[in-house]
Amino acid sequence: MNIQQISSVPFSDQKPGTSGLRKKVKVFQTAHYLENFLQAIFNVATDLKGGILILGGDGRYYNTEAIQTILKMAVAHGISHIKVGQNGLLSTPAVSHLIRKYSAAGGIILSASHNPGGPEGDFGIKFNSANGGPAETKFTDHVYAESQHITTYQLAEIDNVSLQTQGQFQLGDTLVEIIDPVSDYADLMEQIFDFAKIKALFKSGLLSICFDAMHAVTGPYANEIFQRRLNAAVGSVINSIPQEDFGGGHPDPNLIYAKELVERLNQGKDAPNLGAASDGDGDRYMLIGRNFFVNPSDCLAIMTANAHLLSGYQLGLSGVARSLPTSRAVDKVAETLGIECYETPTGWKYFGNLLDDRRITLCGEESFGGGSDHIREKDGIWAVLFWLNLVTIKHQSVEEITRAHWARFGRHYYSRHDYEGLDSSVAEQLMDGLRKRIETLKGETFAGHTVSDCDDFSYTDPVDHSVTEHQGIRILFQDESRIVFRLSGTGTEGATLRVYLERYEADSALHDLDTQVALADMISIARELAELKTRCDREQPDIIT
Ligand code: G16
Repeated sequence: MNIQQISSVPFSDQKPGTSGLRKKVKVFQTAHYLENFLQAIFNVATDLKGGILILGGDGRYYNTEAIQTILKMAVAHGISHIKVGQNGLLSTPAVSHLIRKYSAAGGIILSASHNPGGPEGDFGIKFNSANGGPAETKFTDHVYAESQHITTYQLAEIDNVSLQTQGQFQLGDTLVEIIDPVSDYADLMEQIFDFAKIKALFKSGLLSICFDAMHAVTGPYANEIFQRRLNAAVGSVINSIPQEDFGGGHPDPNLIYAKELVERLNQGKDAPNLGAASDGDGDRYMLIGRNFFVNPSDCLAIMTANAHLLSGYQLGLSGVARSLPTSRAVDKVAETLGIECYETPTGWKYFGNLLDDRRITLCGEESFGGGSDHIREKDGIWAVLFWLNLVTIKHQSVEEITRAHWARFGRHYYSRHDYEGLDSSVAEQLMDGLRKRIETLKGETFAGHTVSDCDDFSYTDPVDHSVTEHQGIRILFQDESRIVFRLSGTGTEGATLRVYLERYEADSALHDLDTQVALADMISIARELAELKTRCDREQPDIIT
């Protein structure tokens, strides 16, 4: 088999962000752009040679073209066995599981997560390591450094292969296997959760679900797990056929983009009693009850408080972790349970060492992410099954479970305000302006709230002692309110400022306020501190979640 050496020149913009390299499809279609980045990965991930590679994506536009290129380059780099999802599909959690199950050297996931798809949309590449988790920063930094020195890349001279039929064939010294994307993952879920109990409740008619796959990768997984293995009613999974442009929608599971789901759950007593949606690549999730939204930070806290009731977690939790901007609802639970609660930078990769070292069992993020030690990625369908299992044990609705939790631990009113499409230098100046105030803010009082502490979050990994700095400005108030500012690491255009607002309320008589009303003080303090009006000329955020 002939291996071509193709000349190229480096691209200066191949630095991975919070979760892999994300760019417009058109950027990835630039001649040599994709190949250069892949060559940088193969140069750094030397264990791939002679090893197993898991390969798949969320089915967005350019997925199959990219897979053909990766296959040619992987063959050229001596990968011994490549497992590819049928039709090029694999969810991010499924890739994480397959890496671990088959002791693969790594996995390549093609996805820009919740970002829109189609020819004008976004595309992305993530590399997951042998533990099944997103590559650590030192790896992605190394890949970026390599990408700046690429002068040639290697490509095996082979024809495109069919991804449509399961089976295996040899390409030179490489065994290529087209696998069922769903079965291994569905089997894992069946080992963790009490499928018999959930199935019985679906059968009784007391439990019903609407799962919105948002025309993205989770459709086939949800059909198999909810409808086929758990016998949920036909039609329980909507928008279940993966499409290259996600049906023209935005595969971001929140109240704004999962509109059809929200409408179905708001139909009164005939509505399903549990609603959920997942994102492009199946790692994020949103959970709702009838006319009732549970924010992802509360989800993590509720899971932590109740995990011991589920057979899969009956031994209890070794500890929990949340990212910095995630609300501190879970901290209250951890304190009561007497377990450690770690605060990490944004990005699932920071949970990897804690999970591998068995310091934590559950972890989650405000950005609609939740997961456990069963894999090394956040996992949307796992989270929905956790809730279904909990509902079958408690015989309570989503709303009742959440309200009982607030009554016991207090409520953390929480919201994220996003200011999108900012000029990058203006956004950096805004963050610098906040950084300059860190030293003097402590002790200052705003609208009756006194600042107890303020810093630019820095994290020292307790396992490998690596230090990650400048992860967000954290302003803590004496009354347990909090504001966090940080810039998004997943966008593809300009900068997005994220402002995370939180207020703690112990009194259950005050647990029914509108979230934005409850946070009104924090919202205006944040606007004042960041000088949003003068610096960015923005009156209101673009997105409120
Ligand atoms: C990615 C990471 C998440 C992280 C999120 C934050 O999510 O995997 O761990 O919380 O980005 O995004 P940002 O930097 O924009 O706030 P995903 O689902 O996009 O891969």
